[in-house]
Amino acid sequence: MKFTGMVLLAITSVASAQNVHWEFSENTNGNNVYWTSSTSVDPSADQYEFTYEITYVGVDIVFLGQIIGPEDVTSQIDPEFLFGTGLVNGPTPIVMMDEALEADADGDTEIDVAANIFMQINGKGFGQFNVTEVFLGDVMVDTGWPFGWQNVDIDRIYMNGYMDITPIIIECPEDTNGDGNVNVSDILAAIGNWGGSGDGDVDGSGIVDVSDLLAIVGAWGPC
Ligand SMILES: [Ca+2]
Ligand SMILES: [Ca+2]
Ligand SMILES: [Ca+2]
Repeated sequence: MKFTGMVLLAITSVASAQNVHWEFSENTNGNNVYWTSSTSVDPSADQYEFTYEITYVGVDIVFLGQIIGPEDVTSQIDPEFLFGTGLVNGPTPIVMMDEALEADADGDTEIDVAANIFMQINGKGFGQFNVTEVFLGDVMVDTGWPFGWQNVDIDRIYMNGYMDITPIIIECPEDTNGDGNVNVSDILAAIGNWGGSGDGDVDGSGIVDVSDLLAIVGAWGPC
């Protein structure tokens, strides 16, 4: 019984718009990367569910004047950096990731690779993946017989990944408890959470205040 009720609640209060899957495959030898998705999502949705993942990181190295690679280094990168997910209030822009990445792959206390990684759904609903302030240094690698360990320059870095975005339209935000009616129980919910965020913040401003109360009164009755 409880399960049925939850399903009904989901159907009456939330309608998901189309979800999108964007894939990117970029590389840089020091230049800035500015990738933009070819499609967009509704920039004015109430909420956005997002997942991003960098599924592959590779590097080219220069050894004896030859470019060798790309070498898959994905497993050497902190998974926390490679994957993220969340549910955030709209409208866009929604910043999913804004990190200064630094890696000391060979553990000699000098940074070998650094870059600023920025991922967002921009104000027009397009996905963006930016890689800026790229630094490619050198790294000790075991080149095998006959040269053994060598200090080599990193020439290029590759990153493949995707973003999954689901814009969510809440059909009747004034119905705080999702029972299909805007009535006194929704007023009480807003008053009970006065000054807070979340329940009762029907206009998504981040705080429950008089404008939310007015919205609830304005939407009085069945959704
Ligand atoms: Ca190093
Ligand atoms: Ca209600
Ligand atoms: Ca509010």
